[in-house]
Amino acid sequence: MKEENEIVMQTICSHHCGGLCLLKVHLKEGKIVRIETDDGEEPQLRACLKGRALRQKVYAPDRLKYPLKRAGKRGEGKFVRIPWDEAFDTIANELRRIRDTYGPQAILYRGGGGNVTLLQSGTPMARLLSMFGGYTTTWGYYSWEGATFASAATFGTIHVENAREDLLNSKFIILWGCDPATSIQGANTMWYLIQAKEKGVKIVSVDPRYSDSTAVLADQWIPIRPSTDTAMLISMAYVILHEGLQDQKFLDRYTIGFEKYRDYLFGKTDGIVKHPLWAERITGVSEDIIKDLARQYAKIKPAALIAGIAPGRTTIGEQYHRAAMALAVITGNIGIHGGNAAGRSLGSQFPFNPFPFKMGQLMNIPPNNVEKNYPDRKAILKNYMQWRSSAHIHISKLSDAILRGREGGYPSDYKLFYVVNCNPVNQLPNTRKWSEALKKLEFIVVQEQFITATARFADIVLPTSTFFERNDITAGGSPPFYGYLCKMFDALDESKSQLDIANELAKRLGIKGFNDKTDEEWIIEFVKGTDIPDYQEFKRNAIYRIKLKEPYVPFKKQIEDPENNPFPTPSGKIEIYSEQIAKMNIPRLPPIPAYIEPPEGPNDPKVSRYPLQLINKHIKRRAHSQFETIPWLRELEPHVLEINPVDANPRGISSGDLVKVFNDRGEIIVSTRVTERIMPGVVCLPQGAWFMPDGRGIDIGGCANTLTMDEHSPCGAFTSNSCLVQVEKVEI
Ligand SMILES: Nc1nc2c(c(=O)[nH]1)N[C@H]1C(S)=C(S)[C@@H](COP(=O)(O)OP(=O)(O)OC[C@H]3O[C@@H](n4cnc5c(=O)[nH]c(N)nc54)[C@H](O)[C@@H]3O)O[C@H]1N2
Ligand SMILES: Nc1nc2c(c(=O)[nH]1)N[C@H]1C(S)=C(S)[C@@H](COP(=O)(O)OP(=O)(O)OC[C@H]3O[C@@H](n4cnc5c(=O)[nH]c(N)nc54)[C@H](O)[C@@H]3O)O[C@H]1N2
Ligand SMILES: [Mo]
Repeated sequence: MKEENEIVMQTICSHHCGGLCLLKVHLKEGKIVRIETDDGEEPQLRACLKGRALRQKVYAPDRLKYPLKRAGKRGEGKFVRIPWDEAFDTIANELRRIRDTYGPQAILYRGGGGNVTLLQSGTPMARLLSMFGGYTTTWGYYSWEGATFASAATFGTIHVENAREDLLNSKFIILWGCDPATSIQGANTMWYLIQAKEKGVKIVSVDPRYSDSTAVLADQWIPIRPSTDTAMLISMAYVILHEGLQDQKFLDRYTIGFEKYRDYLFGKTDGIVKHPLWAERITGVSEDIIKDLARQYAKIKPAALIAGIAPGRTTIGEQYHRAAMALAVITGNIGIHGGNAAGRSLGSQFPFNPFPFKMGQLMNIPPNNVEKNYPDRKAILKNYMQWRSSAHIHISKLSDAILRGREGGYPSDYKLFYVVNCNPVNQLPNTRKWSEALKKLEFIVVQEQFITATARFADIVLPTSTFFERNDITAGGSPPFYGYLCKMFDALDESKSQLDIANELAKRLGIKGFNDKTDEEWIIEFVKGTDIPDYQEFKRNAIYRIKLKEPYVPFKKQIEDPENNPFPTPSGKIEIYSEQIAKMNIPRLPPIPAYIEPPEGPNDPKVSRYPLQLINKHIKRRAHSQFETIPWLRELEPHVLEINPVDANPRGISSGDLVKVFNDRGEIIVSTRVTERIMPGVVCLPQGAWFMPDGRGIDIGGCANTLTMDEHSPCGAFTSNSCLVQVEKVEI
């Protein structure tokens, strides 16, 4: 419904929340007055409450209005307003000074995913810094590096997931560490799951929490100790083989290394039979439940094991994913409708999907000279060559690299940090270390919309526009579509787009040939290279859907005609045993899926001091640290620590009490909810709350990363869900 004097324009919400939804924006005299969403063709891309509350974000009183220069000590958050010219001149001079004094590798750049688009993201600055001589950047997806590595090792590709609508072809669905009702992964994942449930498909949820998805969808909830999922999956494989329920023809025809895995399961390699009783002691899931789930998964076909990515963000994350894939392989649920390879799951956002996108030309990033000067990293798999150079620093080690540089074994000393479109102090582990590290740098620039935990440390903060104030393009995978984010009004106050900022800096740095197009001209160029028939119509609708003949199923060709279609692995088969991994010779990274005691899991000796396992899930009202200060969304749900009565009662904790949550890395104070929706021994604090140290260094904002470790798993997985803590009531 449109009121008088209103116009309605469409766009795609580009926050990094797994969605990419259609917005119908009501504008009156160039101002947003209301936001509605998709009510058209199915499957709709319906915005969540965050998308609909965007008006409060765009016009937020704390949104940055003009460039700022640091006025107090680093991290103190005191700034004064400066003109753009002064900001640009200062940044250009510092970039030049650091490059000429220390070399380009001393410039650290992180262009993140706060805004998930192809043009006005980290791209313009990455191009600029490459043309300026190069820079150091990071490796490792925080979301799913474990899943990515395991998928590439096992199947030779990271595109291993059946399309979402194919869930309707499944007869049995396991949601393993996966809560799409809350942690959105494709706008319509829940829509398909609900339809599957209505059809009578049995759904089981394996999760330490009785999540909203579990409540709505599951016939059975299996609580499991975080970080131990690998043991249960391995034991399910044992049950299936022990009872002869495996798809032996499938194994013989399409896989290598099965015998080695069988030997491991039956204790021939390490003397331990992977019987469900062994797994029960590790996981807390009873022998009977493990056997029952294994039998059902092996017998009901086709079955989709949706191996969520949260259990992969643990200290043995890749083993969980390798073990899940092995289970899907043993039961022959690969390359068929209704099955699922249990690999990198529910990844809907471009470019993390295999759909037939044709790419037009966009501003490209030339090769980075700094990378060329270093040998390859050790953990590089065929067909997965991303972040190949050893010049890259793992995201979890970034603060450590800044602090210790060459002396700490890193490739360089780092002097300047340029941050675009992300909030590393808040979103990367061990915030206390970040606070120390950033004080050491010579110069920090942050391009932001708000004074985040990271922006507080900046020497210069540049105000950035939102996607309503510039033109941009994106693409999503569920269903596959291109999205147009058109400019609806001029950038508010003095904010500028990513492209405009980079253009101005390029001029001052004398970089020739940096850019000759406006944002819209780039999009026109892009659209020319795609199948989109009508540019103006695309711009008006904000969406162009790619039609597929049937739901996408990876590996169909390989299964139907293996002679002519080998898997893209070195052996041409599914690799349960991976020679590539064996050759890497990395400690705690075995060539078959195996259970290894996870650091900061339930059996770590540290439990004597820190007896509770902390997990940090994603939350409805935020996209990571974004939307935290929006009043409508704060009303939606409080930021609390969930704790079971079994753990709360002896500590004298009731719902609503303030507690301190701590370990050697830090301490937070937060409110609690005592609930049986989380299993005993586990507490959950949603990630993304704003780090707010008080005078004593205690984080009263309740940021999960004040507690998490700045380490990664052997292959490079983020470890935020392996974190031991103690909880005590705060007496006031
Ligand atoms: N609303 C909202 N949605 C989002 C995001 C957001 O910020 N807000 N972020 C998006 C992004 S970038 C990402 S990467 C995804 C993340 O998506 P996920 O990783 O799937 O989301 P989480 O909420 O972290 O965790 C999902 C479930 O896993 C459970 N879990 C945690 N640890 C373990 C474990 O060790 N074992 C088992 N079995 N279960 C475990 C949690 O209890 C939770 O119910 O979400 C996307 N969607
Ligand atoms: N403990 C713990 N930590 C986690 C996770 C976890 O589960 N537990 N999850 C991890 C995951 S999966 C992810 S993906 C990361 C996300 O990590 P980040 O990408 O760092 O998270 P955001 O909070 O979205 O930060 C994006 C920032 O970009 C800003 N921004 C938005 N739009 C624009 C724009 O157009 N231009 C510019 N210049 N800035 C913009 C926003 O204001 C925001 O401050 O967090 C990770 N951190
Ligand atoms: Mo993520």
